[in-house]
Amino acid sequence: MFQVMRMGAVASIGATLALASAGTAHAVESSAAPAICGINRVAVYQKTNFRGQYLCIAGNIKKLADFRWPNGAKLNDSISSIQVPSRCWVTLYRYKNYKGDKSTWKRTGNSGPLREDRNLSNNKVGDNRTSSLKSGCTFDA
Ligand SMILES: [Ca+2]
Repeated sequence: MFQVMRMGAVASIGATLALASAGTAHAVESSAAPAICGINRVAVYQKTNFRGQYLCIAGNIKKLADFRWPNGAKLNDSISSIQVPSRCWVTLYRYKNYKGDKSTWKRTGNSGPLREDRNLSNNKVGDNRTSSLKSGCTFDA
């Protein structure tokens, strides 16, 4: 089971940046990127540094080759950075059907910055190599 959705990005980016700049003089260097997909979706990006096309994902996708970025570009072997909100996790796999080298990011607790990785090239799964993924979030009832 999976969902791939694109959410209203502009409003949430503006709101988060306003909060960051009011909070600390070092907001630009130290703060996490905004939670573009909200509190219960993992964001995957086409380019490093959270740029290019993005998708908000909940659940598993066993074959990314069956999907595309919103602009129609191929999604398979095309993920370069990710963001994981609080209490969520994601595992990226090199091959379809959850096989091959993998990397996992997990954020426990409900405070603090996003768990994020702006460049997958130094991770086991690698840059532009993801072909399947699993993700989830856990929340108190
Ligand atoms: Ca990395």
